[in-house]
Amino acid sequence: MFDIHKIRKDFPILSQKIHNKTLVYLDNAATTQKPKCVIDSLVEYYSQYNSNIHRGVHILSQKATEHYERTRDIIKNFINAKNREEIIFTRGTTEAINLVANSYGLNFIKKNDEIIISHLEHHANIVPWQVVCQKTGAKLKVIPINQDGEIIFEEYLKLLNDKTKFVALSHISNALGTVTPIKQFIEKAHEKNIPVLIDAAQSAQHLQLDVQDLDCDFLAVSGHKLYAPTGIGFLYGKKNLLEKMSPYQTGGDMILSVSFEKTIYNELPYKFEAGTHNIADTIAFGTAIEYIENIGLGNISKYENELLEYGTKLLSEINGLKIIGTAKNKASIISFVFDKIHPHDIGTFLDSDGIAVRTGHHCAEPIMKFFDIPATTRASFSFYNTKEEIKKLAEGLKKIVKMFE
Ligand code: C6P
Repeated sequence: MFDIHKIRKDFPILSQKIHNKTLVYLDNAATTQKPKCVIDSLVEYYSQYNSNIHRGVHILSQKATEHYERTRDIIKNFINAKNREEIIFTRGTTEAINLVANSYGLNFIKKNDEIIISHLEHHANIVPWQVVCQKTGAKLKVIPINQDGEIIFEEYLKLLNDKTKFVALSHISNALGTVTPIKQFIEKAHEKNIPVLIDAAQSAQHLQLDVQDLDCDFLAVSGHKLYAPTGIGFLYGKKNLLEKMSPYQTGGDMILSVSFEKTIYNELPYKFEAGTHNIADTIAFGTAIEYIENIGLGNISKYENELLEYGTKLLSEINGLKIIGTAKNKASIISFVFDKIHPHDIGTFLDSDGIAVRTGHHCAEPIMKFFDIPATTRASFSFYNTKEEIKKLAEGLKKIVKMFE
């Protein structure tokens, strides 16, 4: 499908030794590693054309502006948005959701209205809506999940009613890997003219997203999970909605004119990009997407599914290991628990073997509560991982099981 050995060479960090063992990085749902071209793009910006954007007439500023705006076009094409003005740069998914909660939620949601989320959400798609409810008197409604960790569609239909004014759902659960068939959820909300936000923090790196086909109203993405630097992400929003929303933050760059009496806001997308933005990381974000597109998300999904299948089989064979999250459609994330070994111990012992996984509640405490567990160990795979690495994970786990016996 693609040359994995060649791909691994693109990621300098992967050849590193941890505790004298070659790093096995299986914490990709937390953040992905960066290819050399992305790192080079940062170095190039700072060493050749570091400058503020949208402001200077000098050549450096023009070049920085050009590259910054180029990323907007790359993202527009990446998610098949209709207009480049629909792409707003944010620090990541969290800021993108907060932007919508503040600029849409606080302006258009009123007392006794209802906001629907699901039991599968990351805290970033729970807390902002709780705050909207506290401030407006609206009510938060939560779609239940089943024992496989799937959102129950029929329960969603029961919750949708004339009071529903917003739906916010994650596409892929970071804690379990469940892929939710969001298109059918969006269709049902739209039958009642309810806008839908999709938290795509865990999906943009695994699946080809097409916002026109999905017809979502908002989509939130983090660059750092998409092979780009931290501190950069974006919000996609339909132009007609973004136009009627007020700015999230105010200050420089988001204005057309200011006097002490009155300020006229800038047009989209700048209305939502107050202050000097994260220029270097935005430019490197564009490089990361080009890198991904070069490999092809179709190839990436196919290969990652193979890793998921292989990993699920190997881990299921381990004595006492229970996989949490057994949805029919999953992304390359495996969360698991042992009856008698705490996830933090698992994580620490695996680290001594050079294997990086995440342990904890994964900022999804309601999911842990549903399964009546405090935490899980989570292994999450990227296209640069190999079956040999997953085998090392399984062997490491068997060693730990033996030790605890
Ligand atoms: N999940 C994880 O290890 P930020 O922090 O803004 O880039 O992304 C927040 C976020 C929102 N939604 C989902 C579904 C996510 O998975 C995350 C981040 C990381 O699972 C860190 S907790």
